[in-house]
Amino acid sequence: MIGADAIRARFARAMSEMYRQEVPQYGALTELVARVNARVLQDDPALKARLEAIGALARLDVERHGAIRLGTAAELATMRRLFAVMGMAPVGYYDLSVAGIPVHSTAFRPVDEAALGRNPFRVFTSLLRLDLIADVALRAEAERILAARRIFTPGVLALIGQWEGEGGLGDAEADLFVREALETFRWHREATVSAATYRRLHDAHRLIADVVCFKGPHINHLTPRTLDIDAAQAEMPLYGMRAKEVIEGPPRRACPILLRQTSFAALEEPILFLGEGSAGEDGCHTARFGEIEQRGMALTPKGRALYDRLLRVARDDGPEDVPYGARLEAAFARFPDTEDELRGQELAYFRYDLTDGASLPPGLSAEAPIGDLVRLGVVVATPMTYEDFLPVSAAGIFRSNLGGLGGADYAASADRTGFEAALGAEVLDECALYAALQDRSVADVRRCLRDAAAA
Ligand code: OOG
Ligand code: NI
Repeated sequence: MIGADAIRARFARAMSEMYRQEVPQYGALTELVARVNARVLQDDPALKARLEAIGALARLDVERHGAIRLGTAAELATMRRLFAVMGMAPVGYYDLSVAGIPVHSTAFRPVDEAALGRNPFRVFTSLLRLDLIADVALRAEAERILAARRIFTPGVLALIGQWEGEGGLGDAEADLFVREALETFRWHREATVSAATYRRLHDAHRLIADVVCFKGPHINHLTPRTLDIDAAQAEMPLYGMRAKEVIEGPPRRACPILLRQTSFAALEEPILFLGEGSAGEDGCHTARFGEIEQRGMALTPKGRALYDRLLRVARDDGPEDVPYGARLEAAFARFPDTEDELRGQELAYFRYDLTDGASLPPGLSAEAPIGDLVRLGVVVATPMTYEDFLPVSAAGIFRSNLGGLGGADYAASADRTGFEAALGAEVLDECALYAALQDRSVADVRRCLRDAAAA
C-alpha cells in the first residue's frame, strides 16, 4: 500500500509538471523563487539553521498551493473524496461574496505536522454561488450546462471507490490515480458553449463564465513559496512578468505573520467556442495566472482580530494621498513584532520543545507557567507556520485576475451551512488545529520534565 503522503507528493509533482507545460511563465516563476530562496539562505545562516531544525527546509522546494473553481455541489463532494485519497481535508470556510465575488471556498490540505512536513500541497477550492445570480433565466442556463458535464474520469472514480473500500492503493494504482486525477485539472481549449452563451455569462460575472463554460475546473495557478516576497516581486519584471501592484496581506516585518501574496496577471489564451453550425468560433479567455507567497506565523483568534482591525485601518481610514504600502506600515506599527511579545500576549501559536540537555532548575515544577520555562532556557518556543489562506487577500488575488469586479455587487451573505451541505462534511477549524498542536507540545514538554524529575 502507498501512503496518502506519498500519493500527494506524486500528485503535486505531476501537477507542477503539467502546469509548467501549460503555462511556461510558471516555470520561470519557480526559477525566480528558487534563486531568491537560495540567496536568502546564503545571506542568513541563522534562518537556514532554524528552518533546518524544524524540518521546514526540506519542504520548501516542493511547496505549492493551487486553486480551482467548481460549479456544483456534486463536484465539490467528489472533490473532497478525491483529495481524501491524498490525505487532504477541507480546512476553513472563506466567504468571498463580501468582496463581490460569487464564490465560497475552503482549502484542502494535510492537517498533521508530519504530513505537512512531508509535503504541504494544498488546493484553494471555490464553489460558484449561482444563488447570487439575480437573472433567473441565466442562472437556470448555467445550472443546465453544469449539470451536463462530467469533470472526473471513470478511472479516478473507480480508484476513489477502491480506496474508500480498502483503505489504500497499491503502487501501480497510485500512479494510475495520479494520472487520472490530473485529467480533472487540465486546461481544455474547447469551450462547452457557443460564443454567445459565453458572452452572456461573462457579462453577469467573468468568474461565472470561467466556471461554467469549460469541461473542467482547470487549475488556475500554482504558487511556490518564497522566503523574501519583496525581492521576488522586484525581480518579476526582469522575467517579463507584470506583477500586481500591491502585495496582499501584512507588511514586511521582523517576525513575519500569516501570509503575503502577489501575482502576475492572467494570460489571454485562445479558445474555441462551439459553433452554431459545424465549425467552431475562435475566442479568448483569461483565467490562468502566476502567484508567489511568503508564509509567516499562525495567529491566535486574538492576533487575527488585531490583524483584521489594522488591515481595515490601512484600507479605509488612511489618508488618500499616502500610498497603500505606507498606510499599511503605519497601521501595523501597532502589531507587536518580537517573538517574546507575540507569545506573551498570546497573539501567535507556538510549538514548545525541551532545550537539548536541559533539566528543571531546583525549586521549579514541571507545571510552571510555560513562559517561565522558556525564559529560564528549559524550553524553546518556535512559531508555527500559517498553513491557511486569508479571505481579503484571496479576494485581491481573484480581483487582480478578473480585470476588476465587473460591476457585480452581491449582498454579503456567508453560507457556511450551505457550503458544508454541498461538501458533504464539515470544514475543520484552522485555529483548533494550531491550538491542539500547541497544547500537545506543552503537554509533551511537561511529561518529559516530570519523567526526568522522577528518574
Ligand atoms: C483563488 C484565489 C485565492 C489565494 O492564494 O488566496 C488564492 C482563485 O482565483 O481561484 O488562490
Ligand atoms: Ni493562490
